[in-house]
Amino acid sequence: GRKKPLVVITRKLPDQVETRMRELFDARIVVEDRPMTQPELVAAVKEADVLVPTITDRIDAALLAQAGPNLKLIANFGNGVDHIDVAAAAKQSITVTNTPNVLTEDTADMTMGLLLTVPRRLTEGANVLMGDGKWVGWSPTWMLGRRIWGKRLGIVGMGRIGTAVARRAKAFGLSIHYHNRHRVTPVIEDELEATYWESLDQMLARMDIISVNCPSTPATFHLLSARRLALMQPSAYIVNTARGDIIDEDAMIQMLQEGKLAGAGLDVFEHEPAVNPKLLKLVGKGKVVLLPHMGSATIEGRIDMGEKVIINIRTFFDGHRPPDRVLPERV
Ligand code: 8YV
Repeated sequence: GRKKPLVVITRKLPDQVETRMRELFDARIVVEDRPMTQPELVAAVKEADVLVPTITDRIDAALLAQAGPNLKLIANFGNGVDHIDVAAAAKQSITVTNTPNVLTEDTADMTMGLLLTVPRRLTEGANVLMGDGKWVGWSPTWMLGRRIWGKRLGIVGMGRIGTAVARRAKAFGLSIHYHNRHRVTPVIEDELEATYWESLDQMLARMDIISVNCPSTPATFHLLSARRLALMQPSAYIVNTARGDIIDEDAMIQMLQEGKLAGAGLDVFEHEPAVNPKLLKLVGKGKVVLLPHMGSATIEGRIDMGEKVIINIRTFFDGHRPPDRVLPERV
């Protein structure tokens, strides 16, 4: 038969995904569970037919300039492609694919988890009782959080994940508001009883909870800027399971410190894996709940993502357009 494509996979994947990749491809899979070093990445793009990177690899124009003649496909293991210079890849006729849909519901679940955890003080309560052993008994005025139902949720980015968050939040009794480049279809708007805000500024000023669910692109960098954050009510909360750099993190931290925002639930950070120490200090003050980028971290989700990567690679080498191609003009 045909020669199997040389597929370099930059991170350890679940065993069953690795096994399937080895059956189908000439798969080079790392053994150690750590991000690739720059020299390892350079070696990978020089020899591979296909690179399977993750969010921990920076696939920029400088790296792509060193790519060998065989590199034809970057099949990202993940949905967001902000770590890949898709335009530079296109210029070199390298196709980029991602893994949409399969992590939508898991990420929406994690968003709801943070949305409930911060106002209802779940981690604080759990830590006081289990960690510090400080529970002396029930009191009518102790560990009071803020009610969720009846509040206004403003979703920034009403794509697949934003819509999945809206469905859940509606069932929890929140009213749904959203800002997006385009208005969603009337059918979805009716289903969610959602209010569209063309002006992000106006929406921010009126919401009790803001959930960030848009991709990180040059257009969304610091979309929640210091000026915009200042429009929010001091009783409002922010939840972010998208990308850290969509929010001006320094400005948000300052507002949390000064009591100009009630709290934040964050799964992503502007300079991750580094987390601003000022943010860590706010954990102790009950202002923030921080998670280490776990939004899509389910075993089922990771297997589905692996399956998507495999389908994209196989379709590409069968000579067809892979289902999850990322077009440079859409990034
Ligand atoms: C992954 C994600 O953790 O898919 C995304 O955009 O943020 C997460 O699902 C990571 O990106 C995998 O590369």
